[in-house]
Amino acid sequence: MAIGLFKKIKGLFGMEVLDDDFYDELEETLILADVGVKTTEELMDSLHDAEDEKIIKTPADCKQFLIDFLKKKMTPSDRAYDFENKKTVILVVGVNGVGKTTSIGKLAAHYKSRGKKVILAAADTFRAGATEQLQLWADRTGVRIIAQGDGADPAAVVFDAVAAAKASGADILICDTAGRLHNKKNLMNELAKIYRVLEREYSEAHLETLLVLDSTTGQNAVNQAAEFSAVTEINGIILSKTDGTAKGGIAIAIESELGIPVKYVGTGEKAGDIAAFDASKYIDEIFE
Ligand SMILES: Nc1nc2c(ncn2[C@@H]2O[C@H](COP(=O)(O)OP(=O)(O)O)[C@@H](O)[C@H]2O)c(=O)[nH]1
Ligand SMILES: [Mg+2]
Repeated sequence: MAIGLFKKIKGLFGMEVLDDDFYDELEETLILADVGVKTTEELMDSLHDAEDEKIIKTPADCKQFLIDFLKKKMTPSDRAYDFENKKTVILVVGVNGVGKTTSIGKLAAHYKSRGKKVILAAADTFRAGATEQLQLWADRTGVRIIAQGDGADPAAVVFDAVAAAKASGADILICDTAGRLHNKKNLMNELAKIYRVLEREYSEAHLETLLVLDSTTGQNAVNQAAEFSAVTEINGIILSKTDGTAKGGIAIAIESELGIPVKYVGTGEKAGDIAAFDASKYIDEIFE
């Protein structure tokens, strides 16, 4: 991520006095870095309180305060990745173009390299060519794919994929979906139908719904997360395209405004370009 935008923040801590100039510059830097207005305001309020209570006296004191504040906000549950070691169905949702299919390909490689047996379900049957795109990833990563083709019923694809997962003893079944947020009712119906199939046919499997957000879209990504959360429970975020022009603060905005942990970050278009998100390391990198 373009953590560079935060560079200015390091200079601020060298300022002499804790005055309005310092606070104004800090606030502006955080907003420009996509931390989000709400979180930035909360942070500024906490800083003012800490100053009143004489916990911080200089800009230099603010640095550790900020690090602690952000780490507290972003501490993931220590069970955030438990699903990786269970029999799991991962449902990947998100609007068109954010990187769902690509992230699924990368996750397939990621889990496979950890010895997991992975199956893909091409349940984005709405977008022309989506099945072929997932097929390419299946070929590239040497993972089995269940597909019916464009226009098929997504829940029927998931049904077939569950049968295949059960028959072959797969560990992780990853389902692509069509991102039709502009048509909320359709999306809701489609997801509800898929959830019903999973509940009926594969209730022994853990269900993990991951939302893909394009990190380069700034506050739009936060809005998408809010909209998807209104439709279904989101267990985690895949933050894609962090190798692009993304500003580093977007991960903070998502976690603190929505309380949904960022679980993976995409760093490119190749199979190896995905990693679990290390919030603590990410915050250290902003300030180091
Ligand atoms: N640079 C970069 N490009 C990505 C990343 N993830 C996805 N993309 C690209 O974003 C575009 C849309 O991805 P796709 O998986 O088709 O999105 P979907 O419509 O949500 O399934 C493709 O050109 C991908 O190669 C990433 O982490 N980094
Ligand atoms: Mg796709």
